[in-house]
Amino acid sequence: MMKRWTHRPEGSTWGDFGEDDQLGRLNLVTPEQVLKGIRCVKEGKVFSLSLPLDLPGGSQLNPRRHPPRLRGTRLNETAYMNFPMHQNVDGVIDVLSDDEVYLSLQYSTQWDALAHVGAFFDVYGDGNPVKVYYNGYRAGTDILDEKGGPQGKSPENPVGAQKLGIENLAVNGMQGRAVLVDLHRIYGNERKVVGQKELQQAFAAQNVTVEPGDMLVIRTGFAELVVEMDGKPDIERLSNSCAVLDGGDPELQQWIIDSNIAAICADNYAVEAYPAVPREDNQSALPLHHLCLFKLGLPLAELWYLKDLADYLAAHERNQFLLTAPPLRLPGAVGSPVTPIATV
Ligand code: UVW
Repeated sequence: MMKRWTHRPEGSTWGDFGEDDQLGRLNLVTPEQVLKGIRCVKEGKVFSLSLPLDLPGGSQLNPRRHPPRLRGTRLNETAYMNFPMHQNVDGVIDVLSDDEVYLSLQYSTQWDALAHVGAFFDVYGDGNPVKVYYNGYRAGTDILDEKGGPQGKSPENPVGAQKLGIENLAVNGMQGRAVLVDLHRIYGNERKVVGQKELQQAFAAQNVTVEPGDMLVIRTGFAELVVEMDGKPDIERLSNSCAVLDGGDPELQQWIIDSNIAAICADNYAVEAYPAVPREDNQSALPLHHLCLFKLGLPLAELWYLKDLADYLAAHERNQFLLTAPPLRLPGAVGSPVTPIATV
């Protein structure tokens, strides 16, 4: 069989974890790394890092994504909400509610799967860029779109990631040591584009040490503003508030490559400034997504709610904790809601 690629993107990990690897940097979350996370548990106190999944509210933050719509499951046009079971079984007293949801998978607190962002890349060095994702998996063959036909995960699901889907993260478990840096404690709600210099300053000010295999968690305060807005997001204000990473900063990119972190989880929209800070040589609209998802196989997470955890960690002069954050095991999905749990 023909190899998916003979040329890999500069600075990428393609092939480093195996020709057919679908986990990327998550390979660095070894059993020892999970034990390191468990050793961070001192009190057994638990924090949920999820927003209510109907926030931010509306579709202004991303017009393609919509809040969840719940309804009762249907049988012959009957909605099974408060359904009296005696209609089906004589004499019984039970009342049944059973629902379904229409959900944009990346609407609220979420993980991006590695199939979320790919790029046109010249995988054979023959001058013909093709649409590929991490480790050279192909659009159209491995990641199916609406034109993909009925060969998807099931006849009901012709669209989707046959490779690099979110189920890979679910099976992995997404559990290990995480390290929180609190940019909100430094910048408050000020809009601040944070590059490598500012990130390292924050690490130094907060005694943050990041080791290979750690998941880096970044609080900016954005999700707290979302909560304050109570389902009616003021996009103008959100776009001009809180810290955000300068995803195209070459020094920040080099640090992400060298540090061997396994994931980046933030409480904001997109982790990085979007639109990106303009740079002459920048070929990507989402340079951090390009580096992390496409080149390194490093999952990104967005819109996590970090206030309570961050306050606790600051009060206890700590920044490490056990993170447990499996997404839905939904075959073929390229993103997923998640209810991340921090244990301290
Ligand atoms: C953007 O759409 C900008 O980011 P994401 O898809 O990761 O939320």
